[in-house]
Amino acid sequence: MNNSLRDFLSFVDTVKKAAHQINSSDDIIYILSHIDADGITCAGIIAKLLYLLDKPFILKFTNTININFLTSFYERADPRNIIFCDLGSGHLNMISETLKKAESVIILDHHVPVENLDTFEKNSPFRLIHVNPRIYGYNGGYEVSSSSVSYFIAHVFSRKIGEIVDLTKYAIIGALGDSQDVGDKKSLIGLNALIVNEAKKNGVIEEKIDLLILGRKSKPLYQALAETYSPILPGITGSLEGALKFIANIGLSTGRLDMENITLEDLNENQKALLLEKLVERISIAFGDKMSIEEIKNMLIGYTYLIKNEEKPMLMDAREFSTLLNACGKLGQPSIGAAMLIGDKNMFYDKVVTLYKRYRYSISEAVKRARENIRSFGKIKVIDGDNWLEENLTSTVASIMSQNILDGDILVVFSKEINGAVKVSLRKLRNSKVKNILNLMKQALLKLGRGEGGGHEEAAGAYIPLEAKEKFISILRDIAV
Ligand SMILES: [Mn+2]
Repeated sequence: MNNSLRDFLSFVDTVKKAAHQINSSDDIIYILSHIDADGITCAGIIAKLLYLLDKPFILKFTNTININFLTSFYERADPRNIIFCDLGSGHLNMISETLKKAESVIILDHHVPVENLDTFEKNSPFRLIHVNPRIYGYNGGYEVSSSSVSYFIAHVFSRKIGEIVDLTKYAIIGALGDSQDVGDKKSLIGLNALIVNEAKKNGVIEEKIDLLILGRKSKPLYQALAETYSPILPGITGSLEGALKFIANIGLSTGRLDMENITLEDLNENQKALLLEKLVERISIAFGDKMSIEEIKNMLIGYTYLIKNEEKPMLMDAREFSTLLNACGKLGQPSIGAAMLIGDKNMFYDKVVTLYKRYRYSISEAVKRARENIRSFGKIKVIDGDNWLEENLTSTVASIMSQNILDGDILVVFSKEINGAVKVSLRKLRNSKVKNILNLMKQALLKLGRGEGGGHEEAAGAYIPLEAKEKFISILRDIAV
């Protein structure tokens, strides 16, 4: 079953089985979904599909699956048909133990599945349809997101229902939310690329190589630059004042003094080229000894996925769209994001933008403090958010900072205390020699004898006791590279 060749036809076979199961049910379908942008879009696509098929459904979000959550869900809802979105593959044992009376369970996921899948499928107390491209040889880390998996299901009905092809944009937003844009010039690859092609062919998405600054039409250029963290722009990121000066200095504002009204979208190709050149210059003065001009350019330009026929300024760029959904999840309001995908967009857009602004503010404050608090322990860089870093911001701060620390192997970020424990996020740094950060973290937790967590090759996170922080770092120092 686990062959290393990509077996597209068998994958499509399973997709069709899931589509058939959905189509043949008239009972309420429960959708249980993860809260990040990929989870929200995965659930949004399925919910929209069920709506178009006239099937009743209930949508519920959760950050993680555990036995308590599943048991209480089971007891309260007594569900017959359940679809898991962006979770479930790693918890098949728990799912089959708790949802005993269910008739059908469909899992749409791209995380690493449990071992001995065949046994689960054979002994399952319900009809189990497990749609995970990893089973068919795809790399779930960067070739396909859960939102893409759910689009494949919807696609089965696309000849009958014309509106379905429009859902390709949600699949793309989810894949970008999971940072799967790892192809040449930040393009999507693998099964995600098939969906991009379908979206382009049908005029849903326009793909073009451009500056990767978020907020191309939704905010003034100076603000968009000040809010750019990937990469951090020296003297500009985090400083509206610095961004204004930069634009004035490079001569972009001549003739149009109203900085509030110039957006990235307003610049012509020459002005964009000038902006790129000056940004590269600015970064290379600060980091030129560690990055080539080519590398710096590749951080600033790449494929952008523009959603056509979209007039809401923050929804036009698929990357920006995904940051909105991500903010909803981080602030515990994923259903508001989902409602914008499924229901009346005009009704929910403003609420989503409000959440995004709140989240953005918290992140920029946290990054500011993080930049002042980097400590080095050999190849390990530590940011201890002791009494200032909220648990729900820790992983985002770690991801942002990991792209901007140029020496060392591993970044470790601690949150502030939560009930005697701290959240710890680990990231591989840009030029790291570490291969698999998850394995490294697991080894460290084993040696520590406490704490638990998860993740993948590039990023991992766990909860450890507050008093174990120092010990954790020293263990990491011993076992890393
Ligand atoms: Mn995902």
